[in-house]
Amino acid sequence: MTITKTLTAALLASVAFVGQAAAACEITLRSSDTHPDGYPTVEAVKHMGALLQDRSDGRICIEVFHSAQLGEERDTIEQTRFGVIDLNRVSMGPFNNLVEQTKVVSLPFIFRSVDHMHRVMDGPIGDEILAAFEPHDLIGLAYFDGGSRSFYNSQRPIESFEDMAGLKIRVMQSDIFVDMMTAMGASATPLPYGEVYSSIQTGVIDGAENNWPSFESSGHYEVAGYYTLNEHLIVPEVLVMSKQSWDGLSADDQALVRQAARDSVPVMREMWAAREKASEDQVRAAGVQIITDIDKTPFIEAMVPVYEKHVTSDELRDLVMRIQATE
Ligand code: GTR
Repeated sequence: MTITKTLTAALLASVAFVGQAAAACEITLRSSDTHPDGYPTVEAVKHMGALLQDRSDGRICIEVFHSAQLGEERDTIEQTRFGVIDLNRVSMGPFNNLVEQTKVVSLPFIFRSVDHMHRVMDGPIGDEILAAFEPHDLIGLAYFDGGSRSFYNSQRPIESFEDMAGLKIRVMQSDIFVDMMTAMGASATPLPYGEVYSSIQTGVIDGAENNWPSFESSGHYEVAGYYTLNEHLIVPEVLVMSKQSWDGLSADDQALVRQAARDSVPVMREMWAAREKASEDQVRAAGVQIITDIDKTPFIEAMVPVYEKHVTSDELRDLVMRIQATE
């Protein structure tokens, strides 16, 4: 009886608490992510929400809709531009055809390493690219990590550049990646992320390319047993806000949002490093064949026409040169 009473009291108290917490949020920002709960990008935006709620005395909250609940990346970008979604964590890739400057950081082999990418994106070049979102009704808030991306497929180990020939590989929906695959001798299939698993399983495509955490969390490793660490792309990820939602905030609240986003970055990087390791362990334990010994030179050399086709203005050429010159 006592136990029941205590439990009932605790239950009532927690319901009251939840009610209070919800009522206290004057502004709830809806945030989209294609990844599942627990993934570093999802957790980073939740962390940002906790900071924001705390610093605004409970007035501003974030609700993260993970697992593509609000749609696939390209559609959610449009919804964010129209103010239907407030915040969106997306790879730079799907922005390429909209925000020209994002093309530069999506070029294959543009970054020498993840550390190089951090040094570029944490500096003035990163700030310039964040600012380039605004004319497209988006506010660039912060960059997250996406590691480096490599090829996986269901057919055979890719051990050399020549092994790419004839493979049907899914790419993110951006012309750069289509041209990249063609220049590598494979056949590119641009598809939304959520369609990749079944497309490999049914043989519509042979494989795709991604980092360890995405390869693992999407389950793609269950249907694509060969992973070649050629690391052709290091594409930063970005957290953007709808300009409509942004304009609805006071200048003080805008500053709170921007700062909370920035403060989530080091936390994200720590979670990313841990998840990369855990995902690699899981994929290896599942018996996926990992090919590490691959000559990257022919892949790099094949990208010359891709750069020529996509780096078309003085602004983009200047960005490429400054990225390459960054130590
Ligand atoms: C992941 C990235 C996602 C999405 C996905 C894809 O690495 O975090 O935002 O772009 O790749 O390949 O579509």
